[in-house]
Amino acid sequence: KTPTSSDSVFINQWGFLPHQNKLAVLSSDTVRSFTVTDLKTNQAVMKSKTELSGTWQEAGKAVALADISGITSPGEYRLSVEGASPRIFAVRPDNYATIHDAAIKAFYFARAGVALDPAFAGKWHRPAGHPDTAVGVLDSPDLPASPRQKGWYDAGDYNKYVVNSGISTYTLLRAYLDHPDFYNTRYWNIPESVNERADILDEILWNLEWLVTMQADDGGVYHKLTTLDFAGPVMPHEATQPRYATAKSTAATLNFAAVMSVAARVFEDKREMYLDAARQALEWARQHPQRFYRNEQNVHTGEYGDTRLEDEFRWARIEYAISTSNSEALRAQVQTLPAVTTPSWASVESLGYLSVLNDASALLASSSYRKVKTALFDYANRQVDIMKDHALRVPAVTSDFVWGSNAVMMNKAMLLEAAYALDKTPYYRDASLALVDYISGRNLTGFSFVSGFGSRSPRFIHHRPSQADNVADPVPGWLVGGPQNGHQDQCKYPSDLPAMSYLDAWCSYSTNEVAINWNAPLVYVLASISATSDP
Ligand code: G3I
Ligand code: 9MR
Repeated sequence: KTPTSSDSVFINQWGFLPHQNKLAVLSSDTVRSFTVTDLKTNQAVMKSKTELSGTWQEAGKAVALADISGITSPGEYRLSVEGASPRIFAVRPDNYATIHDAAIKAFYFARAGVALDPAFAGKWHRPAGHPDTAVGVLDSPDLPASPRQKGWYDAGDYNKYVVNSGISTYTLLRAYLDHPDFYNTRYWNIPESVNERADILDEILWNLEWLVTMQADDGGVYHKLTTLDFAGPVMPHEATQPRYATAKSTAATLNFAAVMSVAARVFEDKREMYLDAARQALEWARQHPQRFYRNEQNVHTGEYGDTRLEDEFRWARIEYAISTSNSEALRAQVQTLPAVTTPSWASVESLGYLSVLNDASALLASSSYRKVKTALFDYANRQVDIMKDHALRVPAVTSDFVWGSNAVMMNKAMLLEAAYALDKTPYYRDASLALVDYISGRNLTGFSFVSGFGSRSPRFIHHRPSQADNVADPVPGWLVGGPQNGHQDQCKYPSDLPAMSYLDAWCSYSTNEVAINWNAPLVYVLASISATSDP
């Protein structure tokens, strides 16, 4: 077959670390020759041939790989594959830290109840919206409306959902707990950057201050703070429908208990308050183990409904036991241990395992500790095996392509980073970097999936401020949901295949929205890589 010049080369668009594996992919079933040219000297520094690696079923395409791992000197290069347009790529030590800062800064852009000043938000400055100074309880009109201020907007919408907020907050707390040195010397220009605390802790506090307001007097936690219907694509201060706290739910209450327990370990001065909140939440959940949340009849916003709560119970109990140094209770939780699964808003027990491994080695007998460690290694080894067999050498499987698939990839990478931290098996880091490569361009859509980063990144994200602000560029640093073929919105997709069904359009909330629980593992992974990779 003659190669056609329209063939594309897909490659990490953010740049590589000097000593990471470097692969470019081509959707092609013929072997091609390729050349890498150093742009500074204009000399060819590598000449080789692509290797056929089979068909990527989820994308329906035959794939060839150009292995350019041999390029290790920092610089800019041109990759010219026979029959395809050339691509520029960079090699940089400390490559991911800038993107990390943008990914965490996205949480500042998501702050509810405050104006974003041009000094911090640049051209994305905006007036304050959603003060939430007096929010009543939907189903209990007799209860007084209370302040439920601050917090992060969940996503492209303006509501605040406890369940999703829980996993996001935990993941950021985890990032800090695992990499305090990195965070104690890093600033990304938020209003609190001038104070003594690490910026990430100030960002987390913004949300915790809201979260504590969602607990009712009886210890239960309202599932969400929401309007009855989603707002249109308007700026926060223009989205003025009334907001309510909805019914309490067991899932929200347990997520809350877990996060408050972890926060008690991090914020010494608030320890007693957070532990108290967690204890009351756990007690409420014990008494109401099956208050599954369903949208009230007149509520049409995100449901975050979950009816399997063993994982939430386990996670909350693990975190509370760690924070109260209760070895006995902790041992009970790890006695019977389900396999490690990729974390998501609906599946959280692996978060508890991360806490056990990183925060509780002193509380457990070594045999119990080892059991948790083995569970994580089993998971990590499985990902490595998947990677080795994959046409793109990425640990991705069909079932990863759900709403928020890019976050599935980042949550996998987070667990791989955690495994790597415990046992420096290079494959774990390779697999996590392969996933970073995937979201930054080593996929077959042509996109880097983080707004503002890469030669081609999403422009029309399902994010109300980006859609409404009259600024051409979207708010930067957001990871979009990513390819999946559920087609839950009304857009016309370029493909029905899971890994190709992605659309950079406002209408595509099922592939092009952004969300705090998707950015959080991106933050974790980029922090972990930046904090621990050799220059
Ligand atoms: O539970 C089923 C499972 O049994 C089945 O095997 C699987 C097959 O696809 O689907 C599972 O349900 C999925 C559910 O998430 C749980 O993962 C649904 O298909 C899927 O449509 C649903 O997507 C959620 C979406 O809201 C719609 O409810 C996303 O996970 C969730 O991230 C997203 O969150 C929204 C909020 O509601 C509102 N704010 C924005 C945010 C991001 O888009
Ligand atoms: O904009 C909403 C987005 O944030 C949600 O994730 C999504 C699914 O719950 O729903 C979006 O809102 C859409 C609504 O569900 C149906 N009408 C069109 C709305 C988007 O413009």
